[in-house]
Amino acid sequence: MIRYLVTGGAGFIGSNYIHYLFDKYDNNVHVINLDKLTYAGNPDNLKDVENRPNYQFVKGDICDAALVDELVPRVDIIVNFAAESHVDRSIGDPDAFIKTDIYGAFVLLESARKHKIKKFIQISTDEVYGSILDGSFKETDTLEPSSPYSASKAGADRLAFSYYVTYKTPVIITRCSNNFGMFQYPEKLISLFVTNALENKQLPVYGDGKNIRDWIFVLDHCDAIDFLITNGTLGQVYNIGGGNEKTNIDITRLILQKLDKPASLITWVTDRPGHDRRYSLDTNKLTALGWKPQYDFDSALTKTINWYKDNTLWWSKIKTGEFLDYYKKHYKL
Ligand code: NAD
Ligand code: TDX
Repeated sequence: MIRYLVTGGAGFIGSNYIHYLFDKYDNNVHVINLDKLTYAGNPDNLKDVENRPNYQFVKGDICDAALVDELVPRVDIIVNFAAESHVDRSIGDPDAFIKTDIYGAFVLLESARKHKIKKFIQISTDEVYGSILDGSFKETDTLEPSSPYSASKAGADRLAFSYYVTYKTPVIITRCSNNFGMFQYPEKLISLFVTNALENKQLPVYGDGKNIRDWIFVLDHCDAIDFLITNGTLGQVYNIGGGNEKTNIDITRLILQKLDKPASLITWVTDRPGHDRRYSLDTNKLTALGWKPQYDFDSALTKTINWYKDNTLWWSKIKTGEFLDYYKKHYKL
């Protein structure tokens, strides 16, 4: 029985990862989910697992060393998803990014060191490299993060590495490209545009719409993390990518086409300050170990769109602002 501490498990990728673990390992895993329930944390994401005997939800902050020290001795593996994750919010208000993404990671690493954790997975991001116009980033390339979000993630990424080098804390660092799928807070490109289109609202495309991201279906990301827990080498960094580089405007048009909505919903808006032009990952280090994504982009996008169509209540509660009141009352928080 492997015991996991999943931080940020009520968010988009973390909740998909918890579903992934129960789908794959059923009762052979135990999961503690430590989540602060910021605006992005949503207990609705885990309704179907909340009564499992091998699942425990703890509402709390990864910056709370006393709480973290209580939980860490009860687990074998920490998977740290907890973060402020939205670039636009980091431009407006970086404070929480520095606290959670850097200091929170430090608190977890300290506890992992003290309690001799068996494995610590730091979920980093492709954004730590910055933008690349030609070619693709390898794990050994220089980090040139360009937003307060990516800079804070780079800080945690390198701090995790330093714990491996200095204290032999058994760290693995993953740098994944842009995720899409179920339970993504409707502020990111795909989740926002799909839900706006369903409501016949405008889709705000930044700048000229030609920025490029590499997209991966969230369950492929979860699978790669699981694969690396078994097959990754301690102290190493692994890029995880979907191999689906697309411009934002191409994605926007595809979403409208799949939903049979008019191009007139596209609205061109002022560019994001410091907007990275292109992300691209060289994933040979991971694929050489025998892992590859299972989902092709087009069918995973259709699956994702269908999920948002079928789960209108999930996102309309968030978008109407009733969400906070709802979950405070519903979950007695
Ligand atoms: P998200 O914003 O949907 O979820 C973040 C979760 O962390 C939320 O549940 C939130 O309540 C929780 N959280 C925030 N601050 C916390 C704190 N101080 N203590 C405890 N919990 C806290 O984010 P996501 O998109 O699921 O991303 C998860 C992780 O994956 C992040 O570390 C992010 O940097 C990384 N990542 C995301 C992507 C992507 O495309 N979304 C790609 C690569 C890497
Ligand atoms: O309204 C929008 N209009 C628009 O044109 C939004 C929200 C985004 N965009 C553009 C900006 C980016 O070029 O779409 C692209 C994707 O934007 P986001 O969904 O905000 O993602 P990105 O900034 O690329 O960062 C994401 O991928 C890496 C996640 O939010 C990060 O958490 C992850 O580390």
